[in-house]
Amino acid sequence: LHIDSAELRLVRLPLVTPFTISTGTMHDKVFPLLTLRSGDLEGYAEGVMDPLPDYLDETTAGAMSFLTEVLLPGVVGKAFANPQALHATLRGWRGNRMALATLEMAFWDLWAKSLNVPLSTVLGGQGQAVEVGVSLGITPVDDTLARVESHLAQGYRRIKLKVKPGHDLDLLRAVRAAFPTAHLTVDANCCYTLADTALLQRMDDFDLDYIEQPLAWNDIHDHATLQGRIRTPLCLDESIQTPAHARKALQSGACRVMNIKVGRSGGYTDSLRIHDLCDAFDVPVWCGGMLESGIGRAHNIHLSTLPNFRKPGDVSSASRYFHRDIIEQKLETEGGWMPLPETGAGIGVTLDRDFLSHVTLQKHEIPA
Ligand code: OSB
Ligand code: MG
Repeated sequence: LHIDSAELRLVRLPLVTPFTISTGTMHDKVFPLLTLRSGDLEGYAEGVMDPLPDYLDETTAGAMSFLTEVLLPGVVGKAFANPQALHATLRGWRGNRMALATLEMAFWDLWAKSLNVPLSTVLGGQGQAVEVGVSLGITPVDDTLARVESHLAQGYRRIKLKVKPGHDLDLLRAVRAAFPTAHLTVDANCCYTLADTALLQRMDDFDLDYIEQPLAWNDIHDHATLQGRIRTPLCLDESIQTPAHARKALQSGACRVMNIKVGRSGGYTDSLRIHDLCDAFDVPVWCGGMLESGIGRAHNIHLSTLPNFRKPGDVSSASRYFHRDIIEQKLETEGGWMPLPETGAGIGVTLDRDFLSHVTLQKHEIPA
């Protein structure tokens, strides 16, 4: 499959409401949007890095530069038999897993379209809808209680509460008292250390499905120590950027659940390996989200059809985040399920080009 040309945009979408996690507050979503072209076909993907290195160490500016100056000139004008062939040419680069994923994911979409099958099919997935949970940002406890209630009423299968020091045990006490049987989880986004072990042990009282990424983004070892000291399963997010990270976490018992974000993990080839490694260790996975637009959200839905995605993913309705999306289709949950986009090949969604032109901050063409 020959890559004729590429277009890389930088896009900004305002968020419906600010989203606060332990590391800060997001007011809008800024992301690279990549189009790869082959004949009449186009493959799409978005990058999940943030403007500042506050989730992982990649930045939007760094990724835009690496993509426009190095990665895209290196593939435009060349042919790759399949995504594995492209992946093999990217293996030498250190880090930059989100930038690499952007390119690799757009090629998978293009490749599935060239075969005229849905992306979920070439990935090996099954089914027409995936189970969905919701991630609730940090707000005052009363407001959070109201949002838990309304999202349970909408059918979301799991409620994830963002926590930070000083906004953790009291929040859990209030939410668990009001919703005794709900599937609850917390996501700390790395805000604790092993010095907080006593506090984290008290979370065992709230019957959480798991605690997501309590400790440092680059410290699998400390998570293994913590998992040995608490009953609640740990789930790693930030720490899993490669299949080797997944293997080490599984071998050392650093988690009993794993969150896979294809945009964080170098793309599908490596996400499939992480998925299979977890399966071999009987560790369930679920699909994480990064407040993606419809392009990244559609990718996440296809990934979530793989068999070891045994827990509800963060693929909630796009309308929770954006008044208007950059795709023509609506990605909305129905009773706790997100249906696969229906339009056929690849990710199955199409760009709303008129709106896209209004939210584009930069546009780069990479000709052959
Ligand atoms: O840790 O999963 C995370 C959003 C931004 C950065 C990190 C995370 C999140 C979420 C949102 O939890 C999930 C979603 O897209 O709904
Ligand atoms: Mg997380």
